[in-house]
Amino acid sequence: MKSLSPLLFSSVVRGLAVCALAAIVIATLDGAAHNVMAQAPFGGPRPLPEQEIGGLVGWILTKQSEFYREISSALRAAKSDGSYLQRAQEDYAHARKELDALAELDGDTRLIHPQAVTRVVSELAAEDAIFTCDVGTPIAWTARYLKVNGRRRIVGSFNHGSMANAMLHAIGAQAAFPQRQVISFSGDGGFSMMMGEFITLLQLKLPVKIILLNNGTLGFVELEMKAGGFLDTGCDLTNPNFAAMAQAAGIKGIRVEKPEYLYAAVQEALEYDGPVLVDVVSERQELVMPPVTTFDQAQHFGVFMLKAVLDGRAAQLIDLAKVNLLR
Ligand SMILES: Cc1ncc(C[n+]2csc(CCOP(=O)(O)OP(=O)(O)O)c2C)c(N)n1
Ligand SMILES: [Mg+2]
Repeated sequence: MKSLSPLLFSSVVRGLAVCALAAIVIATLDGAAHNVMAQAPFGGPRPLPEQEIGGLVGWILTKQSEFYREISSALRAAKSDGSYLQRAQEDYAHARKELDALAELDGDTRLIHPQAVTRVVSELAAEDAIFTCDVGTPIAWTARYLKVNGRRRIVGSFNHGSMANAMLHAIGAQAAFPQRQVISFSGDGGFSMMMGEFITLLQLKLPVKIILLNNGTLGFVELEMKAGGFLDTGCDLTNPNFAAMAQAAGIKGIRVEKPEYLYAAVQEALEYDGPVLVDVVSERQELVMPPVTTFDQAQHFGVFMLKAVLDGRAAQLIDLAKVNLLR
């Protein structure tokens, strides 16, 4: 470890130098050669000949690969005594314990926490199931509670961040892998947005299982507003009974309003030979806590709470405490 810091430092300095050069080349290629060359002491503006650009690019690529080689051998040396791995495993075990405690089926408060929904599905799903998750809070629950094993797959719109993806991904996954169990974790906002495609499951006979986290809100955006110190506005969803709607369309629908029915409902859905929609009425006030809470976030959340009280929404704060603290 001792020799790591100077090595890292020199590698980083070299990396920065390489990046600076890369920027010059990109600027040159981008037609900014004029500006670059105008500042050179040895000659006026002249476009770089192609061979020079090629040589420069080659040199940069060589330097870059040297840089990565050095950095990766330094990191390997740092990890070889096992202390890094051990620290990471301890951190994970600690986080896992806290997360699992939030995913209990809540017999006392009678609330359906989305964490518990995801955990139950994970327990009952096939070992090689394909899961899809909507952008919104379903991403957080699936990332935290689906157990992966090298054979399961999770498909989402993670970098793109486009809402309403889960059912559509599930349609594609099921069409591509007809023998595998495909489970969509849909938000009520996301599902409603692309609801027309629901009938595709029937038309193409795709046995996708939709677990609909029906929290009555565009939850993730509601949370963002609160974390920014704003009163949540325009997020409410006036939902139908989605299970009844599925039934009307000729697709099996199961509605879950109490925690004690969750396990049996998921089991029934996964065993059913055909598409199913499980409409789970889950907690609206569930907070997706980031791994580390910053002072700014806490301060803004305090401002939101103050505004909520002034706006006559104290009941919402009581719900928030019940859902997130009294467990
Ligand atoms: C096409 C599109 N529109 C809007 C957004 C912004 N957005 C991200 S998450 C979200 C709310 C998702 O609501 P829902 O599907 O009900 O999931 P929840 O967060 O409530 O679990 C919105 C509006 C987006 N990412 N993509
Ligand atoms: Mg929602």
